[in-house]
Amino acid sequence: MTANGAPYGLIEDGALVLNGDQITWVSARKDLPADYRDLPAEDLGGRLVTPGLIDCHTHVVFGGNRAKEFEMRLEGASYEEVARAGGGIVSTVTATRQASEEELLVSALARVDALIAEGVTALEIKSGYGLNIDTELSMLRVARKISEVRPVEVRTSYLAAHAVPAEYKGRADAYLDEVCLPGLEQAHADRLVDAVDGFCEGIAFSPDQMKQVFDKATDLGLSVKLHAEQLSNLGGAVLAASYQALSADHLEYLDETGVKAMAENGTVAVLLPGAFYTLREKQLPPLELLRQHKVPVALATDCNPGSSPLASLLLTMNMGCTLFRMTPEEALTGVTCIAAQALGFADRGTLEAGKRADLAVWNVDHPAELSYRIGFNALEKRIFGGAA
Ligand code: DI6
Ligand code: FE
Repeated sequence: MTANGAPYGLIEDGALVLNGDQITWVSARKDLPADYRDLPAEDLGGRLVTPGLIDCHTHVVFGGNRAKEFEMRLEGASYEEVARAGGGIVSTVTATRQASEEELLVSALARVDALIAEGVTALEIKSGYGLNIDTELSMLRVARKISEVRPVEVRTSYLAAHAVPAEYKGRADAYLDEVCLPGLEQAHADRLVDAVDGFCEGIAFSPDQMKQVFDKATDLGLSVKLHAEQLSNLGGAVLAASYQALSADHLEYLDETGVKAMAENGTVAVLLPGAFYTLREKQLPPLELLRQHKVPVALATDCNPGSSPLASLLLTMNMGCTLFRMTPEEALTGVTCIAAQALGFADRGTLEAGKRADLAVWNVDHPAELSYRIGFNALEKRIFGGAA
């Protein structure tokens, strides 16, 4: 898979040359330069090679789980009703505050290992279940730790603007002033933050409140992104785009004004079919409008305990196709080069000379098979920074 213009950028009978953690050459094997012919080589048996997969939106660090709430929703309660009844995000906050960093790490690693087993070589991890400064920092430290104990790259996002915790109920502005904004300064000073995120929604924060968070991020030189238009249209995508956000995510209720703003500002659309599926949402994200306006579309698991307890990027690709009518080619670019763009990576996401040697080798005949199968992992092997 490369950027050669063929469907999927596919090269038949290709060859790759790796040097350390870099790709130094990739093309058809018959064109392999003489200099490279005597290097030690590995025959991959004609298998498909793709870039390592990138999960650009996850909340894999959290305490407890929400199976009870799953039962409530099956009995008819909506996601918003559960949240307003003190369940939802706030109940995960209680469990996360009670967990030690070691416990958070162990439970997160089980989810990260499931992603790695499917060829993921980079993922984004958000805070947002601490909602006090100490626990937000703990979550981010655990996220950073994951890349030390596993061969995977992690990008962190500060998401204290995820929900208003019980102790600030009805006082969202005070929460922002006393916790969210000072916590961001501290997390940034501790080098724990790569980007700043928020949940712009009736049950969370308004566009005006998000603006304050984004202004602080901008002051600190940090990129922003936003959970926008997931349950209603508050104009979050327009707001995020006006800050040149890396991405706006979810987007079921996005309208054309939002799509245009994203197109003009290079903001990636991150679609999250796991949440759409879990919440039995009926409103489809406006895929055709995104295509018309050439907004790049990424796909991610949104792995979280409430709206998307999904730790499979391959199943996410299948859902992107079956639920959202993406093509299998869009699904694959959505978890490789466009996911890389959504995280601000310039050095990975395609197979090209000069990119990092993060590869996934698959037991499939054609790339469409990656999206076509349900609950089947065709990964043969994964290479991270040139090492198997
Ligand atoms: N939207 C989501 O889908 C997740 N966060 C968000 O802002 C849900 C998080 C949860 O329910 O725990
Ligand atoms: Fe999310």
